[in-house]
Amino acid sequence: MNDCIFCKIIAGEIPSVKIYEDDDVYAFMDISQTTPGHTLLVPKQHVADILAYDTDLASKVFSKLPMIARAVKNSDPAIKGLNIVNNNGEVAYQSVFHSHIHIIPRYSSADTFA
Ligand code: DGP
Repeated sequence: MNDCIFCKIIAGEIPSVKIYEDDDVYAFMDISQTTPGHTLLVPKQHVADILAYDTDLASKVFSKLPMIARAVKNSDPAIKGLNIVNNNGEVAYQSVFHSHIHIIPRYSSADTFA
């Protein structure tokens, strides 16, 4: 996908702060940090949203989610919990149409939620 910003990040054409990479997924810091450590997990395969996943892709992506979530959580003892968020479609506030899962650290229940 030539015009996809996340495909360009995966290809290294746009810089990112990489958290994890394997043959199937790429995880990196969200440019717009809802809280410090806000991470995105994306499949390397370009798919617009979760509705386009088949079972194989779902397994590739979601099997990595607990490991990456644990790494984010363990990166700072001040992180007390995480929100895992996935937006599908413009009306659901999806703005980048390469499927991605937000991993958002929570430091206190007083954190503002964006
Ligand atoms: P969503 O609204 O769910 O589609 O989230 C898209 C996220 O992608 C948003 O939190 C900001 C992030 N984002 C957009 N462009 C870039 C970029 O160039 N680099 C990084 N690291 N994140 C980006």
